[in-house]
Amino acid sequence: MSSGTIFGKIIRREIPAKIVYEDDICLAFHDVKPQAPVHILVIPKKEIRSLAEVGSEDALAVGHILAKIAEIAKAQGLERSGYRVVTNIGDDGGQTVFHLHFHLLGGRALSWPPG
Ligand code: DGP
Repeated sequence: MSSGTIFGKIIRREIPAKIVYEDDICLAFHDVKPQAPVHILVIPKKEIRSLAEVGSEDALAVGHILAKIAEIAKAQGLERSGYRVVTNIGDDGGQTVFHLHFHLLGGRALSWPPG
């Protein structure tokens, strides 16, 4: 089941997105407000608010998503240069859309620590 968030609407094709990968478990699409030359969001189709709500029953899906992120990064030409995978949780984490998502960021050197 997909959520009542904007990402649920993208899963259900109620609003458009530049989709780069999809299977039964996850969907990957370009972030509408990119913070790097490559900024792709990878989300589970299952409604999960954030990583804080991932249960052991979701372990296979989350592992699958992480493996797909690595594949997508390779397809985007980021394998040699490196990249970052981030998931924001709650207010202090900077989460604005409450459907679990992983940011795949690359194409430039990213600073650390984050702001
Ligand atoms: P976060 O702050 O971690 O919850 O990240 C939410 C991201 O979602 C943010 O980088 C902007 C992106 N975003 C918000 N609305 C849309 C949308 O309608 N389409 C797309 N493609 N991305 C969106």
